Amino acid sequence: MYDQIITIERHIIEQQRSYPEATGVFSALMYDIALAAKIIAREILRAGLADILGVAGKVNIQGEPQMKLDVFAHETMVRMNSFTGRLAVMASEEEEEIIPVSDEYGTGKYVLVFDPLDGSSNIDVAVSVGTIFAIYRRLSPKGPGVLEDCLQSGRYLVAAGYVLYGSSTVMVYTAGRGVHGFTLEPSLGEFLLSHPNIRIPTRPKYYSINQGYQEYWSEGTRQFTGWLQGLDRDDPREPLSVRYIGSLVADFHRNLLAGGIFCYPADSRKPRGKLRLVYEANPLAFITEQAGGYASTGRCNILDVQPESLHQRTPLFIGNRELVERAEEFIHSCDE
Ligand code: AHM
Ligand code: MG
Repeated sequence: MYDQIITIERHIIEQQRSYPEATGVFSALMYDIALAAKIIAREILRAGLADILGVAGKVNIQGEPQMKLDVFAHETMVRMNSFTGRLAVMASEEEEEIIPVSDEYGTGKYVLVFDPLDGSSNIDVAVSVGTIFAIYRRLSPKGPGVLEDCLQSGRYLVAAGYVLYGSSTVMVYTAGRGVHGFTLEPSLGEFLLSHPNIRIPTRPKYYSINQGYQEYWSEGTRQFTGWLQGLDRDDPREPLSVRYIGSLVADFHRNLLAGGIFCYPADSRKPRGKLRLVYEANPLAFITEQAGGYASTGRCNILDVQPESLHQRTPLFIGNRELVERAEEFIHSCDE
């Protein structure tokens, strides 16, 4: 029975074997991220207890006062990856500028970008949140990494993944050879392979969009959503169910496993959308493509967009390919 149990470490090592030139640095980096995720997961579980147990007034393991969870998640990712010698530079949604790594142990060839705790406003109401991460190879030749290392288009991603802190803690990643999901076994403290080779189901079930903002949408988004609801008289279809948690990782994960589309369009209040290209859209786009789906700005493939700044926003349509392509068609014909 136990030979059926595949820990994330074993899985990463086995994947590494299929790359004869691999040095093990990438595998170690993935394991560093998994460890950071476990630390963040543990803290999130106790989040609702902070007031009644007085956790907020306590000091943490480093002897510092407890911080807000998104700051804690950010600090954890930075701390777990600063001194490994595996990275050239990092960037986080929680920090304005790039994050240099200590060169005490030398700098490495990889670049790590992440959203440490996406949807953190949901924590107060005990709703799922997530961490999103992506790994590139550095462009700069050596020494401390530079901004340009972090501003690569999604086409150059080496790996991407997310951790969903939900009813269970799940880590999903791709290194360009399929998408694999692991569930945290809390008593062992190990991520165990639970979702090998995830493929987005061909028959979609859900669409996810903040319908409350309808009055700000473009005509293309409006008509596309009507089509998803089966309201297009010229092209009727079975309506999809709507699901919207308002926590990107949770919405994305559900649609990846069940089939469907998640949309955060540009609208009259947010002409560039809300979500971040570098920390949110690109990693999830890479995962989607690896799972047989597609991600678009509504006009072009997310992975082809050259980021111009770290915190750049983008509209996002992501999920089953035929749905996302349909969104592009509506936007193209109605919004030009
Ligand atoms: P955040 O990075 O400030 O946490 O915001 C991102 C979140 C996503 O998780 C979610 O998809 C989106 O914001 C929801 O936004 P809205 O409330 O406008 O629908
Ligand atoms: Mg975010």
